Amino acid sequence: MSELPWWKNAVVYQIYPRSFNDSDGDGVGDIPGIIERLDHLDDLGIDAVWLSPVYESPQHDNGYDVSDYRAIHSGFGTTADWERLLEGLHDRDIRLVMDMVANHTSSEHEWFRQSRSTPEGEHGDYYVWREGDPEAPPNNWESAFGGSAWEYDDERGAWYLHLFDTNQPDLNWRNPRVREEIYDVMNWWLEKGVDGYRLDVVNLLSKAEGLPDGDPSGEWVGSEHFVDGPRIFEYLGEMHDEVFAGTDTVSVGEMPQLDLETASEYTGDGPLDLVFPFEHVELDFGDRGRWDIGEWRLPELKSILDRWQRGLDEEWWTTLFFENHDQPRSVSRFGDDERYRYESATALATIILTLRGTPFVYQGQEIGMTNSTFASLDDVADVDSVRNVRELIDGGVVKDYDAIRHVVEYRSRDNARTPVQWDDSPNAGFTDGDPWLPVNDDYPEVNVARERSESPSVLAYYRRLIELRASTPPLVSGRYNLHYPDDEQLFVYTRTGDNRRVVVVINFSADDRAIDLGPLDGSASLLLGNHEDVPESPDGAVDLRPYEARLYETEPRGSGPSESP
Ligand code: TEU
Repeated sequence: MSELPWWKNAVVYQIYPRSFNDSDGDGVGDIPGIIERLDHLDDLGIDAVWLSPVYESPQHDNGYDVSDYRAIHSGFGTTADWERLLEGLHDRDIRLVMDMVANHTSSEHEWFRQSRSTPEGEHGDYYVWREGDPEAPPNNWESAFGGSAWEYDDERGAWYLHLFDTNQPDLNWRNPRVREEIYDVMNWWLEKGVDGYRLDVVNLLSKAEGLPDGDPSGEWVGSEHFVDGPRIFEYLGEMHDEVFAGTDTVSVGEMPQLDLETASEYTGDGPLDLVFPFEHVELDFGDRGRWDIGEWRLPELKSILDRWQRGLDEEWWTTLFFENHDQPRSVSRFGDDERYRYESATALATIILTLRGTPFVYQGQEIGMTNSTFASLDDVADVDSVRNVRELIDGGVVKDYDAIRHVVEYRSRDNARTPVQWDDSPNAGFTDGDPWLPVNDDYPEVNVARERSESPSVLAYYRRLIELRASTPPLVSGRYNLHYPDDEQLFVYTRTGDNRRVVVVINFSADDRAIDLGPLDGSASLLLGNHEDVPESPDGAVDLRPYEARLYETEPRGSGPSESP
């Protein structure tokens, strides 16, 4: 495995600092709080941390609105704290991947202040400005958070583009000085020792010439003119050459609306190492898209994952994730967070950690944290949920909050952002103060301390799976083959390489299910399972309990897919 770059062998853990651990009782997580919990990461066995933005920010979008790329947000700590964090991680052989928000800044960034006050000055052209009628925005593009993507600025007497919140003006990537500023910032942190970047919405940097109107019936109006835009490969190629080339770092592009073919152009011989696609976490969208709940079925999930697994060639590499700070909790969404919380959380863990690609585990996922409750819109903190839900109510699409509460509780990004539950003390051990977002009510049952002492536990299973992956080369680099693609309950695949073969068998349903593993007879041995009392060697027909997952090692046979593993 040594010839693989480190990030192909790595399991990455995402920290959303606001919600991880609060050291000073102000109710907001911080960097010293992360340092207090480093042993938790070490025990889990992860190889790298992706840290959501910790730069200076007014926090309208919890740090994805950066007002100073070279300073640490005062509420999160100091540069010295950050240096201690980096050292603490590196001492434990854990790499640090920072988050770079290059599409937009905060409207409180000095560049934007200058840009709006002095159009003819050196920052005048740093953002996407258009003059014109203050009553009529320059085009029909929409913000991802609802409403027009344009805001009229009285000070400059012009419109500025914001694909996200009004406080997040888009940078003008056509301006070479803007690009240089961003590369300088990225190199500045690399020199301090960071091991790579997760690049926020990085396929949105290039906007179409002339900013034409978008198809008004589109899901995100205008997106055909700014997703994978005309100069995107030029910009990312330049970023690669200026920042990443010749370093032992990783670049992971977050890319809304990405399809497989375009993904293969961004990675491999392309400018980036990895991308985050979203197709598999959009299969439960309803008629109203994200703000609606659609039915999803296992064959569809398998088919999306299968397509991305096979990619376009042997060298293809992707990311594996069910959760991040923008997604609801996977056990509530794809599993059963009541009757089968342990079983379904570990079945999901099995998928993420045994497919081909680099797994990303989001904070709290390793203990099976669940979605929360939000009784009124006042309890919702997330700017994306608040704006979109307000727009639906104001537009008469839904009557009131109660009519859409079930969707918010299913989908809102706040579900991922409730504080990490460390123990059963008040506020789950997250803070001695008042948490910025209420702790999930289930913390007395779902918390790290309990997961550490109980058996079986989601945490113990994650730890064992991560260890198994690290010591089983076919689980990292082996070929992948799906079996039973149309089965409504079974998720079965093989990973073959290094003269070894692992069969992953998951009953992804709340019912018992028998499967004939006849051909494995005698030659198979159990590597790991999420249930106890499992025979070491399968004996023909195998009875799987709800959400039961097993990994067997067998003699490798022919490589072609067949119906029976
Ligand atoms: O998210 C990009 C993005 O596409 C999201 O806005 C997405 O539409 C939404 O979260 C629903 O899944 C990135 C960051 O991950 C997110 O936290 C930021 O709010 C956003 O960019 C703006 O920086």
